[in-house]
Amino acid sequence: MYTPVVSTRTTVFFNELQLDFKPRYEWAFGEKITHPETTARAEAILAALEREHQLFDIREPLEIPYEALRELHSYQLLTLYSAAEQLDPDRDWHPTVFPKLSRGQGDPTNLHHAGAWCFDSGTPLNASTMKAAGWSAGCAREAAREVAGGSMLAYALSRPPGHHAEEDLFGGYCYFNNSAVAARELQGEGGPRVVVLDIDFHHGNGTQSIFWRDPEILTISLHGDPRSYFPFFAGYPRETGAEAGSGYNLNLVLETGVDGQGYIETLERHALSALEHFDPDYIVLAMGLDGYEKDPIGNFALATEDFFSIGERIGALGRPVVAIQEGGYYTPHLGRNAVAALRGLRSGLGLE
Ligand code: OKP
Ligand code: ZN
Repeated sequence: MYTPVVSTRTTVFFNELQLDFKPRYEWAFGEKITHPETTARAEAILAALEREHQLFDIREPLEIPYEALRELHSYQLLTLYSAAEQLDPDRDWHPTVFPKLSRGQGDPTNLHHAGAWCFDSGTPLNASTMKAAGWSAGCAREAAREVAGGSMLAYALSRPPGHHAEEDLFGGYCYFNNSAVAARELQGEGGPRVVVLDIDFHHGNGTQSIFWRDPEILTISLHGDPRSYFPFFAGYPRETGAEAGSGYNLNLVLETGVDGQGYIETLERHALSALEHFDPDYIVLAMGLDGYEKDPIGNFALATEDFFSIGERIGALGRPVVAIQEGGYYTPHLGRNAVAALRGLRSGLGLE
């Protein structure tokens, strides 16, 4: 006899103000290119989720309190973003001098010093950065609260992304580390143990650095080889954490062009086995979709169905999942890829 399954809708967090931030261009390997991290990305995902409204319930997050951002990020970094709010609305500010030796010792109210808190040439500041990145982090915080409250799955349509942002550094299109915000929120006063599993094509250097010494948050990132791909200076397997957090950071490098089968093999054999051994109370999934075969920045060969399978295997671990949107730059298929990953998670978790 056929038993109909009562479908639980998945809560999605998004705020329209995230669309006010429109970086115009970046310097990519010496070339000025139109910025890949567009508002169209979020709009494409939103449209695809709206088409599946029987499965997804889209809500606005509460505004993230300043203190929640300060738990992870430095006062100077926040001050710098506030300074950028005074820019002319049609102006993007690109840091031009990166003073390694005086890092953190510049004046964060002087935008000419912005390079002291920035590590690449692709991440401009403008008058909307603070608000949009703040709402993006707010989505992550709300999704975490939803899951801490008993839901098995929630999704933050975070944009701009977050996993490259460190405590006092922005870069890689990232300003606040949304996935770290979610992990910290779940962790609360200590107790719950969290795995941040990062499936974005790029290494999650920001998340790695934030939890570098933390044994209660295991960070796992699967990514393209950092010798050839951003962020170049981090993501190597020898980076395993320090002090009490030693052994609680896992970097898995995949070969260029890896397909779904190869990806899932590494995911299961190395990432998910380490995850299960750690036995977390929650999973934060840094859900980058730039491993897609048509992605203009990533170089894996994942198909839409692979995102379903990846989600399904993660969901099948039976732990509550906070999914945070990270990268994914092939806008025409971004919506369907996000839906595939989320439906995979739902299926694995037995929600549909
Ligand atoms: C952000 B996320 C290619 C140059 C590389 C930085 C890539 C940042 C990716 N245009 N620029 O998706 O991990
Ligand atoms: Zn990426």
